[in-house]
Amino acid sequence: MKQNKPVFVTQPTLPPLDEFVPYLQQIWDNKILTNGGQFHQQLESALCEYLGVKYISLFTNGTIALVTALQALRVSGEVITTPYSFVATSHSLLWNGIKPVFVDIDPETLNIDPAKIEVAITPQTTAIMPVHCYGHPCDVDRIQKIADAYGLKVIYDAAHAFGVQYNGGSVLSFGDLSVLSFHATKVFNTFEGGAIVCPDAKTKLRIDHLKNFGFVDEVTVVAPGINGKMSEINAAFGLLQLKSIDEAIQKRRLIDERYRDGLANVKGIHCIPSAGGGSANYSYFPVLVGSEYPLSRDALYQKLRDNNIFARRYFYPLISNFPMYHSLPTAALSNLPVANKAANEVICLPIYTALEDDQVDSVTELIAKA
Ligand code: T4K
Repeated sequence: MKQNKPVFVTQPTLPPLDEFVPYLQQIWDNKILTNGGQFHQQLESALCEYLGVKYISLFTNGTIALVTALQALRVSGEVITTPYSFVATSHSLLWNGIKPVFVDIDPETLNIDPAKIEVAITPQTTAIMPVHCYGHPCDVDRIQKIADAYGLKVIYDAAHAFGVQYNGGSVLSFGDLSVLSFHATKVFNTFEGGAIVCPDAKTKLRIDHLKNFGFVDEVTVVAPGINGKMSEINAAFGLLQLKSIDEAIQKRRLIDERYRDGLANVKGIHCIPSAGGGSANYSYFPVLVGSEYPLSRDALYQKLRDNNIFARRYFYPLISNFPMYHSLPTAALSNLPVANKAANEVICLPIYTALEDDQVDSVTELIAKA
């Protein structure tokens, strides 16, 4: 059945407009538009409480937050990371003059494979930057053991991992820092936005200085910081969003379940298992299109598009295959067979709160009838 309305891979959850008006009124009354105003402070506190983390520093977007996280810990030299992510992960290294060292991923979780990290460590390695891809937690315990053994920092790109739990606590509490994205396409969004989660007040202070040009007070600049501050409009929208976040995640869980039921018997379609135990956020619904499926991944992608269903191939092309990374020794296909295979097989199906059951069914029917 061809969809009348286009169905995108995601769509932001928008609260009723009239509920946002009082926030705007306050901004207009106060005339404080940015630079750590009242909504900025309220959102930081509200997020610490909701996420169950100690300290958070809001940012204008996740990419600037990643760049700043590396600076906050004075990371340099080489950083071990995954090629299977959005380009911002590796770009944040290049922006800091750091050499990315790509390590292959686990075929089941599509997260960095901890078994392959140690051989990639050199005297220049200072940190590991894994990604909780699609919001599925990395093997944080194993990664920490390696980091401790070699004296490395761990910065998680947790852009997809808003609200995700691991062993009863926030997954964002692992490693030295975790970086979130609040982009419009994310589970929790502030139009554009991001944050760094950190474990102590001293680190938060350094991060807060770095996101404000390095200013400590009116006349003191301690580092070549950037402008990474979140505005009051974005922070206010975040506060409003937070009120309905549990319902939003619950709605996504039902869509996730419906896809899994609908696709369970389709030969050649493999649904990536999500973190169990009610701890996932269902931010994406990735499937791998294997050789037993009658169509290639790209033919299925096109078939969906022809039917007004705009699924996306996150994460294809692989970061290591982009021109600015391609010549790195660790970008070689022989070093990254699992990641290359996943990038060539993956499709993320639409998942968002306004998606209706019959739209989910028409996606699964189209896939099943190929
Ligand atoms: N690390 C990871 C692992 C990430 O995935 C990301 C971002 C980052 C770091 C960096 O965080 P930020 O600096 O972005 O905060 C999108 C997003 O722009 C990007 O935030 C996200 N990851 C990435 C996975 O996806 P595009 O270029 O694919 O987005 P776009 O504009 O094609 O949007 C996808 C679909 O979403 C559209 O077809 C329609 C829908 N959409 C999009 C927007 C922007 C809407 O319905 N409304 C909207 O406002 O990158």
